[in-house]
Amino acid sequence: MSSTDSGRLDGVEYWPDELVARYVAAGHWRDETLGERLRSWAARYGNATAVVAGEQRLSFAELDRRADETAAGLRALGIAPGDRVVVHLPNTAEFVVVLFALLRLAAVPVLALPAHRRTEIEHFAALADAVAYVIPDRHDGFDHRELAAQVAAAVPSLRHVIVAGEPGPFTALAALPAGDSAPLPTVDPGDVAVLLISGGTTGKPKLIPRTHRDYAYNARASAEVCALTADDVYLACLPIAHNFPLACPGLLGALEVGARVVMAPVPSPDVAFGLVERERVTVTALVPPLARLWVDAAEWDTSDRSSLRLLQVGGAKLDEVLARRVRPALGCALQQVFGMAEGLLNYTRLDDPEDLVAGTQGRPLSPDDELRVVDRDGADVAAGTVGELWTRGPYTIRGYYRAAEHNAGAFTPDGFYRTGDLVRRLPTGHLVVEGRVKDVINRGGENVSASALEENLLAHPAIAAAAVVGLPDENVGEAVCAVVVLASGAQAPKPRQLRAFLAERGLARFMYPDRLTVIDRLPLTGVGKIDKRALVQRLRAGQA
Ligand code: OOB
Repeated sequence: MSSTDSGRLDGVEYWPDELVARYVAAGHWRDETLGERLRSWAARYGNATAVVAGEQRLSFAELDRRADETAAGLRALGIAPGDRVVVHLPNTAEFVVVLFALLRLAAVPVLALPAHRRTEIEHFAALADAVAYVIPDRHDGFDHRELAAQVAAAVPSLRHVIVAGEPGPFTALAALPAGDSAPLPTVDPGDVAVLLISGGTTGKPKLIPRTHRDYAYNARASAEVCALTADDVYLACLPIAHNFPLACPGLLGALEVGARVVMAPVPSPDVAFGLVERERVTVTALVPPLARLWVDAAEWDTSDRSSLRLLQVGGAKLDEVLARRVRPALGCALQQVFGMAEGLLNYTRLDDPEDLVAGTQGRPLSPDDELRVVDRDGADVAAGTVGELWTRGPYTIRGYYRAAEHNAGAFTPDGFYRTGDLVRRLPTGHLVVEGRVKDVINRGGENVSASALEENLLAHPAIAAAAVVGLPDENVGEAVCAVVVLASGAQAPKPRQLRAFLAERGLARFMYPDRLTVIDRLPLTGVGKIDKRALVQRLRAGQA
């Protein structure tokens, strides 16, 4: 048994009582669970369309009913309150049904990204002692049943593999036992609702426990900041298991206000633009590399995108030049989102002046988000100076799941999460992200900020994408390696020309790359951010 009698999971740091009282009193935390939210949406929005996926269209009422049926079926299989279940589904209607079924059962979904493979899935399943694993039959040319067989053999706690589609040797989601109509368990709003995956590109991914009331607040307040209404149509382009399209405001925020969610099977403009036109999409969310593809494609694509009103971009720093191209190219407003699965969300506001929208990563969502910008010793830096961002608040976790040792370093004794992000805070409260603490390359004693060099490289007309990493070097300790993707038809700048270009931009000599590698495409993480860890591995193996 790993869940306690009260429904509280072991290995979770909950908020202290005085903060619980404060967040409840402020109205952020309500007496609501995500499973019950679907009940009230169904009562309120009934036959309106909630989810569109391929040819499937589910109304709020149908979604509510299917969540109940699936919950009963999963319970009949033996899945009980507090059990962890790894959900590894792409952007489909089944994802939504399974998510709400588990939430209603008080079982805890571990939300893996479609791109995750054996190493990650085994790690999540073993760490969480998962009892079940939910997969598609095939996705993106990959047979998930083969992966599931390997995972099931390696993780003794796994009792069930449940397949959306052809089940092979496993249980079909469409053929769960009928179950009974016994009442569903009572769920406490302070219990863990989902385990998200941390986005960090160093070390093994962590599991992030988000409770019903903090996650409901996250989605509701985000929907408000985006002024979402029942007239909106949200396109889920990014993998729906990721916090951004799931709850910022994403799926949960859209459903909260009665808006419709359209699932994109892939985020590329050739598919997504068709969905925008067909479904009259009004809002979507992208990571910067995808935003660049969309903006470029909009130059020649003739589909009707006039319904789009808001493009959210986040997950990594958005280049200011690209930010300023969004409205002219796509005809919609831009919103920058600097968020993290651990909690804190910063948004540029819909009525912010153009310069803040293009040049900052937004300001905190909640009046009760507490932010500190600190130096290496944990002392607050002077206003406007770059430092590490620490945060605490009504939807920021107090610790990773089952990670006491790691938590001791990742959180302060008074509960601030050390984000590892370097930021500068403007008088308006808006943050400018200046890189990661660990993304500073020590070149012969000089600190080279990878993101600062990347920004300057991107300003070069021949360079479409850039990533700067440090590699061990006998002479300077860590050499500065710039890996770039050329703009279409462009020639790689000669090292001498590039140095002259950087000098012209006023960059210090020690910031010049020691090595410039041209590559066809940069490796990406499961959600589509540049994957520096994979890049370093490739460079070290001499493959890039
Ligand atoms: C989002 O969440 P994660 O957990 O995948 O990654 C969080 C990290 C942040 O700590 C930061 O290093 C980076 O991704 N990041 C940004 C950024 N947004 C996230 N860095 C610069 N500029 C931005 N706008 O990535 C995430 C979660 C919810 C909403 C949006 C993004």
